[in-house]
Amino acid sequence: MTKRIELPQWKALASHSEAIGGLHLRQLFFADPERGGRMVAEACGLYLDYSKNRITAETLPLLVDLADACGLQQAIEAMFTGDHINQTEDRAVLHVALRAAREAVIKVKASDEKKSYNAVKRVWQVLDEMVKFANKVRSGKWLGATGQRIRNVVNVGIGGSDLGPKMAYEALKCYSQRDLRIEFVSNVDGTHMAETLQGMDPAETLFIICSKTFTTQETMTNAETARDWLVDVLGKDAVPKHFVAVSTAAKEVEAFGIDTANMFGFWEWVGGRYSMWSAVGLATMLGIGPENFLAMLEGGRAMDDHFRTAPFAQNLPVIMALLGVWYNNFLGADSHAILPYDQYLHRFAAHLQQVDMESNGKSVDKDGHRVAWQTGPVIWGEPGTNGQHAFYQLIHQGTKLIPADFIGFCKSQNPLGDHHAKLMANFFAQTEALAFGLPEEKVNEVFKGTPAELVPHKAFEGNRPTNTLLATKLDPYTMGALMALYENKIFVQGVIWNVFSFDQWGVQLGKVLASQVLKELKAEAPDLKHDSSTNTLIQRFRQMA
Ligand code: G6Q
Repeated sequence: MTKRIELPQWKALASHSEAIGGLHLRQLFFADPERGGRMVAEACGLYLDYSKNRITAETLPLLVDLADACGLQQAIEAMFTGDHINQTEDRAVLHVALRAAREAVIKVKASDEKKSYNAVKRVWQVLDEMVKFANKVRSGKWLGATGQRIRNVVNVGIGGSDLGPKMAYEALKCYSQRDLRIEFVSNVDGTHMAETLQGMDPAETLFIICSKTFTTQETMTNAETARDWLVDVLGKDAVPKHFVAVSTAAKEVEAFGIDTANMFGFWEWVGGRYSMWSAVGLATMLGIGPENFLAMLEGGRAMDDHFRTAPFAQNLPVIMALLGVWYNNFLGADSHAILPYDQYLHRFAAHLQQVDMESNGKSVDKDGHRVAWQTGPVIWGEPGTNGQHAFYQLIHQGTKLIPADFIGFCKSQNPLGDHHAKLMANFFAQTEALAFGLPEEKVNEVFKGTPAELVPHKAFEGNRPTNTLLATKLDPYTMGALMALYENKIFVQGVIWNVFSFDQWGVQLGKVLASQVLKELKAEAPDLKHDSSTNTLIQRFRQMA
């Protein structure tokens, strides 16, 4: 396979970056004053303005040429039709089936089944079970072992079995039934479980043990601690009324003592970090209610339809992915900031960090060769306006190029006084300032009376690129569309970088090493055979613990 950097389309972009890389956004807007109304795209209620990027009218077409040369359209079709595109694990990648319409048909051939089957049918069987269960718990029909109503739900899971459902629950919290408390425990640090259970009554608490494999050390340790906490007060027989499972591993679930009738399944073709739409979202559904959960799926589905059918130059995930490639591979950026101006999205960047970095943080291409180009960027971010009083300094005046996505909403879910106008004033002002800066000759117009020697410190270079995503309101449909937009963006970038986006071998080594060290921490007199640093640290820990 031709190496990406040898493609004529890649080379064309490299020369284009040399030709226009030195242009400032001030010059680009001066030469093309209407670009702010033209470099936009819209789908599923999301309005994308990408005019404040370091691009000319030629850049996107050149990027689209690259996408074509990399076979993007065929790759999209391969995913949507159940091809085993996760080749290192020989699996289909069908999180899109999780949000497909009930009547859709997507055939999949899974390794654990003899025949291919319709993935969507199975998805809806589980969704229907989840809805029934959620309604029972929310209405108070599902009672704990002592006949008390469930007031607390604790999701026990980690990574993909925690970040997505927690992010979605937090994002849509204003739709939740406030008398049902939803918590997420992930860390094997006992503090997480201990603090979460503070003041909770076991008789009113339901645990969802959420683990695809049901073998993950952190989750199983937390699950056992939760079971001990409950059994101590209510006895062993109470377990079935207070524990349900979300897993693909029925045997392991049964061995833990959970009735498999209360197990919500998913499938090998759902990657952990793409699973918030499946039964992994049970805690989210319990919080926000089935109707809102299904509306979130609908938003995801609408974005998938857009992604699959819209021409690349008007396709939101494709545009955002290609602009990311532009900065990452041609303008030397190595990180990308996600800056939502909505407090409900306070876990959005954390979730995207996993989805993006675990998917495209690879350095070997699909042929097993070391890549000669940059792959996934560092993803980070926090909600505005908080970030403005913290790390924005570096984005504005630091030496690094940091493309950023600003995400904002026209209507607040909590319209208090003029809070929302103030929030959004900051939102618009920031992208303007980042793009156009404050040249030295204008410093005194803004910061009156600035002495000459301080002018360089108070000037802003500008030319910091941003995308702006604007939607009416952060409702479940919009939330689904927004998340699917980013999932599909990540897919596109994986295709361009020619990496396998749906495996995660990078997390395996740590698991193996940790189990060896655990034995050494517990042993009477371990024979430590690590390097001198690790040996000394372990010895010190053993002396001090
Ligand atoms: C996600 C990863 C990883 C996984 C966790 C939890 O894509 O595979 O984050 O979700 O390790 O795994 P289990 O759900 O199997 O416990």
